[in-house]
Amino acid sequence: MKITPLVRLLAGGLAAAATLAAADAPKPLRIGFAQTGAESAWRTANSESMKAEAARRGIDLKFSDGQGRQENQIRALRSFVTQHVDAIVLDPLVETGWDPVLREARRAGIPVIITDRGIQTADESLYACFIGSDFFAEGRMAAAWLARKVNGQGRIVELQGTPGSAPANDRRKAFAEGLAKYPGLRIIDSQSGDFRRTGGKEVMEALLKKHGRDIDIVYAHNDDMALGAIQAIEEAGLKPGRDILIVSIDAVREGVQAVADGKINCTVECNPLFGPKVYDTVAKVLAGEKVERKSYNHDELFDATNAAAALPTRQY
Ligand code: GYE
Repeated sequence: MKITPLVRLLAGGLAAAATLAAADAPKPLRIGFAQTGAESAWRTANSESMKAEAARRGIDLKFSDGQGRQENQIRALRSFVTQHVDAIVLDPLVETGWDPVLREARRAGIPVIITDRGIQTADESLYACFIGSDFFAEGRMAAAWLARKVNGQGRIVELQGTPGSAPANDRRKAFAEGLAKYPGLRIIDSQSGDFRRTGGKEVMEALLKKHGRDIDIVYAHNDDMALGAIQAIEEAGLKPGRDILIVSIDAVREGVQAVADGKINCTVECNPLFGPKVYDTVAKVLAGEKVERKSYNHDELFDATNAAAALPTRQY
């Protein structure tokens, strides 16, 4: 093309317009997200959902992996306050011990949204709202399914999640309550595998040594521990899903696959893909709009009747 004065004028005008647009463009939202760690497939899917959706929306996400330590998460929160982020999203490892740092965020005028796991606080106004799953409902669903399956009879060992975490506390309590009306269904032992596959395997090995063939059922607080327990059961020469029934929670792809393979008998879903919901909510909170105090995701249950059919469309 010949560079005529007209072309030059047009090009110059376009460049100027682009510069103006850049100056006018709203600054990207700066959000600090304090994640618990990377202990399970559920956690990986949750972090991925938060990161991918932030990228899609042009949000400047400051992601901190707490590596399974509350003090790391508290340090991350303090650093978000120092950086004056627009909002903080906290996925609290354990339920207690957050009030002092939440007060620091409030003093700095930074709203905090709690996701995934609930907290216990002396002052409910320290956080804007909660988004996650109803762990009580999950524990109840697991107990009801099991009681029906085994006609209210059996000796159970429980693989607990991280001690002090909301999902471990609530899934334990709700399951025990659900079993209360079945005196023939008893929890004979209960230990923590920290929501990790290696933890589930080690704890199951120890439990098999201790109780031998007295174990009829494993109730695992997540699929990763159930998958670890499956390894231990197979190495002990037993058939998971048949010699020992397995009830679990999360319904991550590998968990649902194990149900389809007959190694896990049932897994209750816990959906980790709530990045979009979290950022919608952050936007509302920052705009001063009213939001639901506690918003729970919808969860289902997978057993031999529906696992295989669900696999092709499973998103995590
Ligand atoms: O079930 C487990 C993860 O907090 C709901 O944490 C989450 C739990 C999930 O490690 O796999």
